[in-house]
Amino acid sequence: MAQLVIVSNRVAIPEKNTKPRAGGLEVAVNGALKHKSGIWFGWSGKVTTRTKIATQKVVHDKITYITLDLSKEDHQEYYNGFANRVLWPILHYRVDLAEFSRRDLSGYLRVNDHFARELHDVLGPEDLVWVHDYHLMPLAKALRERGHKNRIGFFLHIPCPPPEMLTALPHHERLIPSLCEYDLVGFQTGDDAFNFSRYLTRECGLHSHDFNFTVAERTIRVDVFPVGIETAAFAHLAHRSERLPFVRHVLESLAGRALIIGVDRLDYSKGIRHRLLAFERFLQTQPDWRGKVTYLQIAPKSRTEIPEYVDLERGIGAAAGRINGAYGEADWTPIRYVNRAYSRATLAGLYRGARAGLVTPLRDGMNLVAKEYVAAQNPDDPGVLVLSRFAGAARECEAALLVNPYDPDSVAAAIGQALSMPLTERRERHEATFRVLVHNDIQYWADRFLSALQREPTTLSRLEQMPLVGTQ
Ligand code: ADQ
Repeated sequence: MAQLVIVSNRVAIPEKNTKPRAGGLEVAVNGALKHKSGIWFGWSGKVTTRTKIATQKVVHDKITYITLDLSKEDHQEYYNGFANRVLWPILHYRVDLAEFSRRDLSGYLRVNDHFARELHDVLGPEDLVWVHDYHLMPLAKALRERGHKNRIGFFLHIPCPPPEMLTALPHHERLIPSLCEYDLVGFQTGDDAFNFSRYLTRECGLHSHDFNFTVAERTIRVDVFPVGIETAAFAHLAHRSERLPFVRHVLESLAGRALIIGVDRLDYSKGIRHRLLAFERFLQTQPDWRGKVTYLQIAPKSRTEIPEYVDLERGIGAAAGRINGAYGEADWTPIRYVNRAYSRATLAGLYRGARAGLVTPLRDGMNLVAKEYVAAQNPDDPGVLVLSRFAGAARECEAALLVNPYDPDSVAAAIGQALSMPLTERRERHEATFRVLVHNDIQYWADRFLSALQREPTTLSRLEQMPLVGTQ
């Protein structure tokens, strides 16, 4: 029988007593798989010194999780190296941070080949394969080389920059066109899809008819699937979580001050340092708020083996310390900065208690925190989302206060506006965004992608597609 096979770099096996991890892809795929059965294939998260690496299989709630460990070398070259020091920065428009080496590129191709080899034993001829994210761009090619004719889709969770920037990727001509081995290539926003299509036209000489590209005998469809969250379930969770002892304790510790919250993996794309400086500008320019507001920045460390992340962590810690030193009082710390991951329930409760959510990435594929913050609000007395125009989420959250994260004055002004916004306006803005997020939720995202993948391209037309709300 045909089955759904999801492939991603990491696999989140549901285990008791595991610490919460911060990562949008896992949150999204977990949500999408909730009412489905199938296989989830990928790296276990473990690095091994063994030379013979066997896959492990765990079955849980109709999902078979198949994982493999990575060797030290693979982990260094494929994951830390090419994926996170080359593709991640370039796709986030940070060519200046890319550290390319040929050895890392061959490690990346080798691990993709290894994934394909292991998948070869698992795949049935009719199975539908859904590959996730930048770690696995050449996977379809490696599968096709082994004779697989399955329908294979790819979804990029992070941005796709314009061809002028993609071509700065050394050996881009080996890598980016290999995406044409997929039947469907999905992006978070229209801009990302457009950038990729422009690359195919400019660099590969391909032309599209309504975003269908014909390569040899095959047709590749390029389309937009903005990732969602479990909106209704998250709203319920937030409502219940208000009563959690830890959440109550945090809110009581504010002693009546308004809470501003920021929640991000510690990553340079998230703009945390720029945000701290904008908060400082807010305290400078709107001194009446001094002593009346607390900014809680939750930022669990990620990719700690990569030098850029170590520098980033140092810089953010130093900025928070300096601002607290300059503006704090014996009885008031303006910024609470913590490097911890919290459970989803705790996060939901904290979002709900915050008068403003600061989500100001310099560049982000989507940003689920923005959507979670909106879903968590009390509709009768909602907080206000301050959102970067460079997050994919800005397309659906037009009623948020949209800002340019590079402009500290505009972010500072938006913080002031959020904190003093009248209740009617807060309700209107929240209602408009919540409605969109309930419609475009995670289930809708997965269903739209999978039904587009299942259909032959000739049967797809713009009119047939399920409508998306608020993304035009
Ligand atoms: P990420 O870059 O990981 O995701 P994001 O979309 O914000 O970013 O998702 C982070 C997830 O981790 C959220 O669900 C959040 O609640 C959770 N999280 C963050 N900090 C946490 C903490 N301290 N404790 C516990 N959980 C925490 C990538 C792309 C995004 C895209 C997603 C999904 O970079 O642009 O939105 O994939 O496609």
